[in-house]
Amino acid sequence: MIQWFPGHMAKAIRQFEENIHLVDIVFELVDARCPYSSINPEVARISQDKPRLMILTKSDLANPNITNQWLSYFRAQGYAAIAIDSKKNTTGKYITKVVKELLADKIDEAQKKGFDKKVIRAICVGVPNVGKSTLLNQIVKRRAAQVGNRAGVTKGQQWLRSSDELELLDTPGILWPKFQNDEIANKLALSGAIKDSIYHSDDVGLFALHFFREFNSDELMNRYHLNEDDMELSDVDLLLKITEKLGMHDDYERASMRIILDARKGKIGRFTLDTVSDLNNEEVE
Ligand SMILES: Nc1nc2c(ncn2[C@@H]2O[C@H](COP(=O)(O)OP(=O)(O)OP(=O)(O)O)[C@@H](O)[C@H]2O)c(=O)[nH]1
Ligand SMILES: [Mg+2]
Repeated sequence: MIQWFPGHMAKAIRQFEENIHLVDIVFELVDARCPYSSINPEVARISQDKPRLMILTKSDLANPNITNQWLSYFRAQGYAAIAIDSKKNTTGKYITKVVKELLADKIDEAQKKGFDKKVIRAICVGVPNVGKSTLLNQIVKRRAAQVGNRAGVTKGQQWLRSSDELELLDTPGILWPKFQNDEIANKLALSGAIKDSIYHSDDVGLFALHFFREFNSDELMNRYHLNEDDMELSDVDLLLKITEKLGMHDDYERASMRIILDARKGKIGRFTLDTVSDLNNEEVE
């Protein structure tokens, strides 16, 4: 079981609780590659009855059909839900439009009361590395918040202002204190939500291989020059084979890290680790 709950995360949860009354809407970011595993149950509790917008990030890296299934699932649960690719320059405008639609009544009300412009305040929350700061930079159209391709870049809260009457609060990523199970932890680690130094790369690498050989076998074979016979090997032997092919001798931990990084960059194809049908099966049990 992976455990990682640095002090700044406990503080982030406290600050979220303190600031919730200041905002009009909560942006709840989840990773489109594992939307279920990256939902933090604390967000619903703390948000209470504030409007929430569920944003599936990194949809460019996820399986598009499964992303659509997740959007339908969340909408059926009563969420406003959208999928985004923050690498696209149009994403900021899109979010602004969606938010104004969602809060149209509130904006009208403010105008009736004589305020000519209603400033909309939003707080952006989600697991580490899900793309909070990148999205906010897209909305404000400048690099106001620090971003980085590793978990735990944003350490404190920061208000950002867009020209479009939006005030946005960037927050550090939060994970709940103990991940429910190893599968969720593996999915979060593979997608990059957990700092790389605190999990065993071979556990996550084997988890990734097990997934890719079933769902992205052509991409896996191409990436590591594997043949059909290799694909008959056990997960462990397949990892050893890839280690050898990469010229890493018997350093299977290093090879595992390579597989993890390749997966995150989309080099083993687009993928989604959580499916709506897994969830439905779980509920039936
Ligand atoms: N492909 C892709 N990459 C993205 C997207 N959004 C963010 N990223 C990348 O994901 C990494 C993390 O982005 P950040 O915005 O720093 O994530 P964060 O949620 O603020 O992370 P913390 O501050 O560590 O909690 C960066 O390398 C971004 O370029 C997206 O929609 N698609
Ligand atoms: Mg950040």
